[in-house]
Parts: sequence; structure tokens; C-alpha cells
Amino acid sequence: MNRYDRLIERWSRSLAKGVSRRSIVRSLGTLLVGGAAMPLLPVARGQESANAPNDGDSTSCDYWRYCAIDGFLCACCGGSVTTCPPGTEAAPITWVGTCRHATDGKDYIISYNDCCGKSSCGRCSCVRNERDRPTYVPYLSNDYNWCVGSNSNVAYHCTVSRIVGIAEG
Ligand code: ABN
Repeated sequence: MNRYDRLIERWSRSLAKGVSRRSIVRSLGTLLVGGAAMPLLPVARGQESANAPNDGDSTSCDYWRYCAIDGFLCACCGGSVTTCPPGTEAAPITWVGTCRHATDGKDYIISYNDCCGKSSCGRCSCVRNERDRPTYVPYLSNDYNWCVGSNSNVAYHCTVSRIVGIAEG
């Protein structure tokens, strides 16, 4: 047996004395379950944090930012493309899409925040499902009332579309 073998043996024996098999299994279990649950946790994001060339009509469903939206456009409901109408507040939990801006050719990450607190706006319904995923992938699903995560009221009014980053690569 060489020096390293003896060293490893001594280290393994001291570890085995101090740590029970049950505690190792418990730690591994916690890691596995915790790791699996992470992607399912609600996603809190949504402040506009990047700029893009400002062109197009934000009250039209064809507007570039709306590539993955499903809802009523807040720009038609007394708010704007990024702000909720008075009397409503943005749900802190959102879904995200990636939309290409035709002018600069960049891909922007868009956070779609539902505005909550009033009944449905009913104007400018817009459903574009680019890369939309089923509701079991909640942060990429638009077909879901995200007002369930808001503080005040689960009534869904309209949706804003905020740029939160630029997709690289
Ligand atoms: N996220 C927009 C929405 C709200 C209510 C129901 C379906 C979709």
C-alpha cells in the first residue's frame, strides 16, 4: 500500500466513524428533491431592464414584443406596453419569451406580466404562441392566469411586455 492509499484509508475510516450512512442518504435525498423542485419554483422578475429600438405600434398584436403573448394588450386598456393601467398591479410572477427585433436583429428576452385587480379589459386580445410551452413548464407558458401569484386580487385585466435582457449566442 502506498502513502496515498494509507492517507485515503485513514480519511475514509474517520469519515465513516463520524457520519452515519443514514445521514448521507438523507443529505443526498435533500439534494435530489431540492434540485428537482428548483425549476418548478415560481419565477419572480419583470422590471424593464434593457432597451431596444422603439418602433412599431404597441396597440397592434403584430408589434414585435408580443411574439409569445396570450392576453389583452395593456396598451389598449389605459396602460402602456410596460405599465399596468391605473387600479391594477403587475403580478410578480411572469412567463418569458424571446422575440427578435427586426431592425437590429437581436433577440430580446421579454417578461410578460399579467396586470391584476380589475376584471378582463376585453380590448386588443392577442394570442401569439411563439415557443409557448404547456402549463407544466409554467415559466414558459402563457396560457395561465399569473394573477394567482399577485398580492391583492386574482382578477386578470391585461398583460404588459417588458424587456428584461438580450439573449446572447
Ligand atoms: N396570462 C394571460 C392569461 C390570463 C388568464 C387566462 C389565460 C391567460
